[in-house]
Amino acid sequence: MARKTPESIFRRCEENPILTARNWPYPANTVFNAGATRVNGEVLLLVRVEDHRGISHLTAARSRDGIHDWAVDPSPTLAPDPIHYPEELYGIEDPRIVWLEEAKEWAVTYTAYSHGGPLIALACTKDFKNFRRIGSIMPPEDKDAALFTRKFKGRWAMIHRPSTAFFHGRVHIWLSFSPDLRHWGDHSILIRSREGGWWDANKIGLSPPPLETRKGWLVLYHGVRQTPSGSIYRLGLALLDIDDPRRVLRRSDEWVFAPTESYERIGDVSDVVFPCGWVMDSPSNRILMYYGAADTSIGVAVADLDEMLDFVLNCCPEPPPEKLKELEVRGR
Ligand code: BMA
Repeated sequence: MARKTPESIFRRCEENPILTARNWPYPANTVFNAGATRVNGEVLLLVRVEDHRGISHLTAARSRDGIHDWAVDPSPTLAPDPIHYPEELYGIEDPRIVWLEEAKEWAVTYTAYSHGGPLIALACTKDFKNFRRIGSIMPPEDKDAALFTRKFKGRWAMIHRPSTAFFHGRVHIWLSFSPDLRHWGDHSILIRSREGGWWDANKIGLSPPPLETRKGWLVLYHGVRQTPSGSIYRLGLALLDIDDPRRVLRRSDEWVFAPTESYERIGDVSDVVFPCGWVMDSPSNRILMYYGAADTSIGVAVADLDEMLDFVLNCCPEPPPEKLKELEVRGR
């Protein structure tokens, strides 16, 4: 198979942006950064909706083909509940959805914007109507979290992105484990942000949940390049070992998706592509990747899974965990 150039792996849908605030059944400033899954043969997006106070909630939109004819819930599907969950004071944002086969329900990790900053919260649902909140599971500042669909040696695993202002402004992607989805530990760095001029220097984070494939867990992550005129959010790929997700097998040097279209380059926050969900279309072996465009609307881009795997398998191997440990000890 002819190898793809990195930026031709994802093809934008001609109908983009597929959802904007104009499609909403009630007043909204922007709709973006949606989690995605399949429910009863439909694609369900759990969309971040920012209201005219600047506070976000989540609303479900459903479509048969994942591109057209979206049926949007008439009111917020999951609204912040700061009375019972004070961490949701300033809204809830950027959901990632994962089907937990063992628990027979979906787990939704999202950013709760608390008085102390953004943190990771978790809610479970069997129908996207009723949600059982587990509440905050990681303290501030933490964002960009998603569970793996299954346990590893009896423990759940979660990718997330804690931030601290003290570490030279650099933040990395972390991995943690839990026996019960509520208590998390065994934290370690999974993917490091690079340094200097790289597209993914200093600040990276998970985008959609890791996708189980025959070659390993496929990870799409964002890198944030700071420039004198603002940040540019771009996307890269990595591959984790299927049995031990602490092992990063591959990582792309070049980005595979970047803001180029006017609806990605101009909006409330310009030059942002920010996917929180992707779904497989099994008959065609294609992935539909849903992304927030410029924090204003939602776009979809399509990729062939084999082409993605072929690309990522030809990327450089990441240093093994022992080597990373050594770099850490040497302060690199
Ligand atoms: C990140 C998150 C996203 C947002 C992005 C660009 O830190 O807060 O919700 O899309 O910034 O503004």
